Amino acid sequence: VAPETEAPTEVPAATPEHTRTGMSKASLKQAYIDNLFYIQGRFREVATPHDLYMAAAFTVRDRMLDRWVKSAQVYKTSHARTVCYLSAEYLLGPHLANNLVNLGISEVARRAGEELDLDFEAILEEEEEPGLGNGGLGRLAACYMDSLATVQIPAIGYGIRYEFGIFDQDIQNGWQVERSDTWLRNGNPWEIPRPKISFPVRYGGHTEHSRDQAGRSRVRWVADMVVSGVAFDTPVLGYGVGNVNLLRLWKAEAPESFDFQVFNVGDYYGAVHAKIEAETISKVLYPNDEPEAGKELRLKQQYFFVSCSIQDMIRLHLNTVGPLETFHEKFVAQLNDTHPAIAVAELMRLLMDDHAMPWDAAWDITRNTFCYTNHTLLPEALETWSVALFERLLPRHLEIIYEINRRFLDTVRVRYLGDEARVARMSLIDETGGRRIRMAHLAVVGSRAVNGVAALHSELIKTTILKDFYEMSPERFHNVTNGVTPRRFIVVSNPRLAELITEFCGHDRWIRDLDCLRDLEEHAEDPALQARWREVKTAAKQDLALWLSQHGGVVLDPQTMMFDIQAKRMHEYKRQHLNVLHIIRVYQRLKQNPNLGMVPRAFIFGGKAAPGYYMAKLMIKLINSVAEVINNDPQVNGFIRVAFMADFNVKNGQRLYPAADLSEQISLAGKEASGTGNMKFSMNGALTVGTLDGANIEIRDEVGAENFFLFGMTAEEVRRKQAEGYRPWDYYHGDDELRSDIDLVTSGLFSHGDTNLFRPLADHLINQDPFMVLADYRAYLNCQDRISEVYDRPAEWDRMSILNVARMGKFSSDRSIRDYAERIWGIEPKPIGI
Ligand code: T68
Repeated sequence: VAPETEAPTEVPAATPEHTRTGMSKASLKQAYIDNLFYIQGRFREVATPHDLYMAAAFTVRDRMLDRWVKSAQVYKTSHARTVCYLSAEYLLGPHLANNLVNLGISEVARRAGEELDLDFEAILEEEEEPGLGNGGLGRLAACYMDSLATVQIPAIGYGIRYEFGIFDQDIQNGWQVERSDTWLRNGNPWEIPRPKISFPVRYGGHTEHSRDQAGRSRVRWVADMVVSGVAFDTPVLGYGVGNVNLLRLWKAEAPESFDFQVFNVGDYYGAVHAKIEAETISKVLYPNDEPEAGKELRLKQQYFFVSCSIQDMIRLHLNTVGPLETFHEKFVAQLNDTHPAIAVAELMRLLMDDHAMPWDAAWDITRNTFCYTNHTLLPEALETWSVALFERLLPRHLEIIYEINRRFLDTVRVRYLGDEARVARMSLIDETGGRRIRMAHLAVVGSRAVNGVAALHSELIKTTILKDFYEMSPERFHNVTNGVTPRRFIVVSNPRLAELITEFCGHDRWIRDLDCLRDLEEHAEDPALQARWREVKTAAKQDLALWLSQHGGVVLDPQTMMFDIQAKRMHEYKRQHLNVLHIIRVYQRLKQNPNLGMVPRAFIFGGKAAPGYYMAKLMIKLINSVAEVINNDPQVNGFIRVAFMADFNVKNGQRLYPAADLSEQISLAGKEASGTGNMKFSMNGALTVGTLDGANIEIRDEVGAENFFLFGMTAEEVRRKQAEGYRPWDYYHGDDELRSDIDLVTSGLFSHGDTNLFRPLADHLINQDPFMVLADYRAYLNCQDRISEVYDRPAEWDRMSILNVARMGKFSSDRSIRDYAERIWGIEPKPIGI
């Protein structure tokens, strides 16, 4: 079946369209057949589902490339100021559907697919998602790449091309079982390898200090290991614009000069070992959503991608603008948490050691290049590295950090005469216990601006972890509230809702300007809209129920049941166990009174636990164990069901958000920096049950307190209670229902008689309860009762749901990026026409 035989009838001779770029249905069909033939070497009859997907991916990628090349040309010739987003994680999710939407050809592609007799949904399903991140932080980076392109800001995302991303989660016998993520197994059509864009990255060895002929001090770093970072580029297209930005991920390889004969005479195994060691650096993503102490490979990864990225930026600058004195005018580099904070020392090193710049000039450039985003207040999540490890791996950087610290602490001493306690608190080196480098302090001292990710979080930064720094230079502290991209999280994942919104908010206007959702407000009471709104929600619930029944076997009734969903990483501070206690309370009430009239509910969970986080894994087991009992108890299972969706990732998230009636955002106030799932749910018409934490506060401010189910202590009340000495034991003994719920957990009912299995969880709650589950329990139950009452009044619920969507404009990541561009980066859009 040679494509030539079909072509003449399909592509009218007069069309100027091209099979490589044309957007018409005929061109898409022709291109698809072409790609299947010339890239996959297949004709339809023998093509596998994967071949069919690859042909679709290449067809779409071809249509991005002219825009990409044009963007690169314009950015280059106009010397456009450019944002470099430095992030160890990008949780991208599948590309195909998203790129179709951003190209504006979803519909025509679907019709082309139909005419070719292709199963469009099956092709989309075939894509393996690049899971190069753990959770919120990595997904934020992906949303920001989408928005940077959409608001037309020249940008490069730099990161690591992990061969194995976040593990796949299986549930076996109720427990999480991890499987390695082999996303590259069948090839990745979205990336273009750039073997000639590669940089050496060195580790270990020692430094040699000398003076040059002019008497200036020079330093030579004699390393003992070198690896090569090779660029893999993925185009990131904006929505409805010509701008395509670059996501450049680095893969570690043995250097080209790697030579068995010269370096390893006779030591064949030694030589191969060195190669393996090099490749190990980008092998696997660390699956913890907080740093794991002392992992040398993790520090190697951080330095690896940072060094490649800064070397690349210097190369680009020298190739276009010229003198390095203006580096910070060409580039601004945003540090996504402290993972890339070593960039501060690396830029100093390159400017001084490789480009002979004096300290003061280099520092001025460095300080004006970097900005730092903090994502956590949890003390255990603040990254530090032992000085000993640094000395072994990055001896030159340690010297530079010491010198930055010496100079910085001098300014502290001058400012706060005699306050040595403050000096110790602010030092880049923590001298209490083993000496450790405080990466957050390095990031702050080396940056022009520091920001938190939600209003409350940014305030708490100033009064807790970075208080001393805030007092010294308050003008450098900012807030940029997180956002999420409405392209992926409404248009791609919830097409029915997108279509309905479009009727009221103008064709695709709202997709680029989410504030346009406000046009829905005036129709919130309209019974006709409410009815259609409900249809859309029910259809999404049907899709999810079908999928869950096919994957795991739980049967949920989308018609009668409220879908109550908590989907996020498993963490004690996020309090999935508070949710479980509520389920157990409802279960007990139903057992005591089988005729209890209640709103039927499906409690749905999703989330991965860090493989070494025992409590989090036990929470998964508990959820599945409670599910087993409840789902099999005919006395209650007409009213409540519990489902744990295995392998919560971007793809599966896109199935959950549209189907939620209720979004659980129940972290202890002051612990969740922002949250972004809260935004995704609300944008899809879920109402939120939430604490005054992170961005929940701003969501509530936007949608109106009357359209948000608030419960629990404030961050201030939490602080006070903890200062007074929190005693969970008192709550346990003071509340019969609470005690009975916790006791049921350890009764053996959920563990086939084993009274020990969940004992660690229960004991921890009763005795420590660091996240104050017991203190918020009663308020949570009361709030849940209110929620059930309102759900029983559909018109009221639908009105609230419509208003939630209508008022979510603020939480588009386009707004976040504009905030960064205007208030932090000082950068203007550079529009590229189509
Ligand atoms: C999250 N952080 C915050 N960290 O918890 C969340 N950390 O509140 C916020 O909305 C989100 O960042 C975006 O700002 C994370 O997701 C990590 O994943 C992580 C990974 C490795 C090391 C430390």
